[in-house]
Amino acid sequence: MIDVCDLREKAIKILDTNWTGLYTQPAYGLYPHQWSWDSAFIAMANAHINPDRAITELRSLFKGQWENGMVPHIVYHRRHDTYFPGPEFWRTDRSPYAPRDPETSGICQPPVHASAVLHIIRNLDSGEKARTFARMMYPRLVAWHNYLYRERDPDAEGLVHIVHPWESGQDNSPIWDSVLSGITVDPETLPPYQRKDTQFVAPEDRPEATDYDRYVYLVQLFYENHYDMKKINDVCPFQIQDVLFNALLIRAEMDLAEIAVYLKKSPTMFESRAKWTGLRMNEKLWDAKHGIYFDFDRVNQKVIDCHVAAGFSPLYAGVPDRDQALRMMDYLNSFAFCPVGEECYAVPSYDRRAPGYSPRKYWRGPIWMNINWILYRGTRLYGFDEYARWIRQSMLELTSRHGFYEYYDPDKGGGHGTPNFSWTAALVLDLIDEEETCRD
Ligand code: 9WN
Repeated sequence: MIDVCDLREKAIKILDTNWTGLYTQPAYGLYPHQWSWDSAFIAMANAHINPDRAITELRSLFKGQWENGMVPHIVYHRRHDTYFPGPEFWRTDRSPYAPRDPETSGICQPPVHASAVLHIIRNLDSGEKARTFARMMYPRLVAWHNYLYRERDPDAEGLVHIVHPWESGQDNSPIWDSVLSGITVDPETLPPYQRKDTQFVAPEDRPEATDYDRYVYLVQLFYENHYDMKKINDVCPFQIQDVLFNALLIRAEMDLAEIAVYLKKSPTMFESRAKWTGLRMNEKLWDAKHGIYFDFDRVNQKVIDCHVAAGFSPLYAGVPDRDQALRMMDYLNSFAFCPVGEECYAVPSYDRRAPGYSPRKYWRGPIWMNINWILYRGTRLYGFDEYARWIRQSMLELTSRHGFYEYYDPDKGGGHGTPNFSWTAALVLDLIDEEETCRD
């Protein structure tokens, strides 16, 4: 039996320890700065227990928002020498849009922020506080989503693209392999750099040196092109219409529409964009044969036939119809992704039968709590209640048995990567507070 209230206390303790006064570190040491989608997930949990902190978290993140609307993937409020790349590496002063204070990275991460803001508004007791917060965030969120549709969808297709694996939040996912392997990098021409991540966690679990060379190569390409997306869209070899990124955008557009209504503004633009992106996703990214959505490589004009758990994320955005959702469940609830009642633990990030599946290697197999939280919400939305209860229960069991790790082994269940990882604690806390009454 899980002591849910004890688990909740432990999750709160982690969020307290990682809180800096301005934002929550994803993890002490390994990830000391403010990360974009981490902050949104963390703010969702703080909405239940400490809404003022949730508001400060998002306000701090949006201090780093660029004038063109982009929300950067890292905001560097302070200097820390435990993480590469630091602020200087990005040379964002070459962009006319980047803020000088705080310093930031030059790329973005999935747009979960409108969803976090709506979550906070719903959880705030005082109507006045909620309205003030909504009024502050609304124009910022509009600018952020407009940036994505303007700069990341140059052919007005309704699907936005990412230009760096870090933008996906799933850094070394096998989705990127085919594209990255086509990028030849001469290490001699790269700016010198030194990784710091492998000082904190097992090097064999982290991305390879060749992955990092390509990450660095792309950053160099961006600053050499002054972060001008028009130029980058012409020259960048990595341009991918990613399923997870677009699914989260659709959900965020629907949530922004609700925020607009709450503020007595028109929701029409957000609603119609959400619908449009959903339609395009069904036309272009749906794979009826397997019952999953695939990413699309814009440069080589190719579907990326890679079976990752994020391929089921359109459930969270209400994109598939009933028949598609049933097809997806046949695949999701099978050996490949750990079916209900089998000897495995929650949904792995990659099909367990796929070549290169690894239960330990970062985004190439391990269980991540944010993906499971997204699939929990998605399957619940479609009324797959038994399945949704199973994911929820697995998330609680894994964390109560092993602690709040960055990711977990789907076959053996142990925790890996960094311990005391904030979004793991946050999303488990969100699940608990949505249902249980542990409050003192
Ligand atoms: C690069 C902070 C971030 C998460 C990403 C996760 C990892 C960074 C890294 O950590 O990425 O952004 O250095 O590995 O992949 O999803 O936001 O927790």
